[in-house]
Amino acid sequence: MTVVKIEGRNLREALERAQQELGDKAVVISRRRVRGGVVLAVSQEPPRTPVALLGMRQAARSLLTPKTDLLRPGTIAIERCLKSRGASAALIRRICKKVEGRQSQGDHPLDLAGAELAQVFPVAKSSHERGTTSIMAFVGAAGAGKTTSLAKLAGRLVRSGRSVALVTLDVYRVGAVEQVRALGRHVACPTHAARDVLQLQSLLSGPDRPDVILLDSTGRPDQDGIALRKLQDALRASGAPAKLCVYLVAEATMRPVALEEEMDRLGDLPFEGCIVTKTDETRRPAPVLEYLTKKGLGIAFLCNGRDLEQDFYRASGDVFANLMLKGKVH
Ligand SMILES: Nc1nc2c(ncn2[C@@H]2O[C@H](COP(=O)(O)OP(=O)(O)OP(=O)(O)O)[C@@H](O)[C@H]2O)c(=O)[nH]1
Ligand SMILES: [Mg+2]
Repeated sequence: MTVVKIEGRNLREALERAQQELGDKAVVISRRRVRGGVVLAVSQEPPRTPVALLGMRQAARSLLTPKTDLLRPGTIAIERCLKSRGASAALIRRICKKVEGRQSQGDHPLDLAGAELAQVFPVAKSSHERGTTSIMAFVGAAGAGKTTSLAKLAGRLVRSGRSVALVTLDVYRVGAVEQVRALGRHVACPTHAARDVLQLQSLLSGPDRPDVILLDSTGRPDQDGIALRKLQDALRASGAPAKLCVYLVAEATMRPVALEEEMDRLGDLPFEGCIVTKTDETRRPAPVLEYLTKKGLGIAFLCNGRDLEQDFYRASGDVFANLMLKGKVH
């Protein structure tokens, strides 16, 4: 005996519909109030045996139990997990809604949440143009990890056969140039110190023009902003075959208000994306990731420690899903 679901704006309307659709002998096995009305589980005829009644009740229960109730356990775990990463209420709602909507397809809630998280955070696209030198300038707060990240990227590019030069504008602070030179040696990348950003132009002329210039800044946002705007203007004026791409280096441990201030002080720059560092130092990376996403900054790389070879990851949906659900990038 089949049990069917009948809906109405109120009980009277639902009963009338049940009678119209199933006839005078129809019996209501179960009913439930829902938002906007009532739903009935109705059988065409009364059950003939107690066993038939049990079967009908079971069918009614599965018909009338809202899907969200069945799915709650999965989303509760996800909600808790995202909260512990510092995710906003809006992000948690978005992920849980998506999981609830698709869980009936049989996928595990964590897989569904991971797939959705992979969509949430944008990945910065590489904008290297053949025949042009990409000047990748890293800016960010003092101690954010600019120099370390540049050395990691330099190593990766050198290993892939690209010609790279590591240039620092941080020439006055004691030990800054030595740090860049030591890191450059470690990753087999030539290094230069530039007192003025315009000295870079000498690297752009001649047959040994590198594919990529990695430009380290001083960690003083106002000055770095001015220097990079000067470089941008000079490149435009000279028509040099080079493109300036600025990347914001943001610690995963940072508060978004501090990042906001940082960006204000840097001013208008050709931002291409950002690097998120020190993901190993926090279990709450969501505020920074969400802030960068809100600002429309794609993430290019993530740094998960101090090791120059190991702790450097190209951003991807999987990396974001791992970070948000497992609290680590891999
Ligand atoms: N745990 C951890 N430490 C990091 C990471 N990246 C950099 N560091 C450390 O953070 C400290 C600062 O790194 P730097 O690369 O010198 O930072 P910076 O932004 O160049 O600093 P300034 O030049 O002073 O503005 C160093 O001790 C690095 O070893 C990371 O991903 N995880
Ligand atoms: Mg530095």
